[in-house]
Amino acid sequence: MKLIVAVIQDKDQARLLDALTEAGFRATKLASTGGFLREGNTTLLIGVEDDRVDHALQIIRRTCKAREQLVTPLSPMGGPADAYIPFPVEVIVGGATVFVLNVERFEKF
Ligand code: 2BA
Repeated sequence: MKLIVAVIQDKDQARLLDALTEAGFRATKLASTGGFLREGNTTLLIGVEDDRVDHALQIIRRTCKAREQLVTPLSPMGGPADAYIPFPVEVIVGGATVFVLNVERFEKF
């Protein structure tokens, strides 16, 4: 068994959960925050049998879109704040950031 940990954008979570449920996967949704943007995103925990991992990844790939986002970086640590002129930069936020972990043991009581 594997545990898929997928960090996705909030905008994609409803579509992804619908598609996963429809295909017979089970998932847990966690509210998370990206370390860089400090904005809300969604982390899904999806426990799957080994032979279904690729199918789950296919659904994630199909459902989650990369988007451009404008970010104004925080002032640099230790630098003179008055000399810092913040200007927005564009970053491309996933798709999905996906980790596939081996599950040593799975129990359900
Ligand atoms: P954030 O950390 O808020 O990052 C959002 C986007 O900002 C990233 O998109 C990337 O395009 C950019 N970014 C992140 N760190 C950067 C840096 N040090 N310098 C320049 N640009 C940077 P994604 O790569 O698609 O990541 C989306 C979200 O997935 C991340 O949100 C974070 O919550 C999670 N994530 C990405 N890589 C991860 C990792 N190795 N471990 C844990 N979580 C990760």
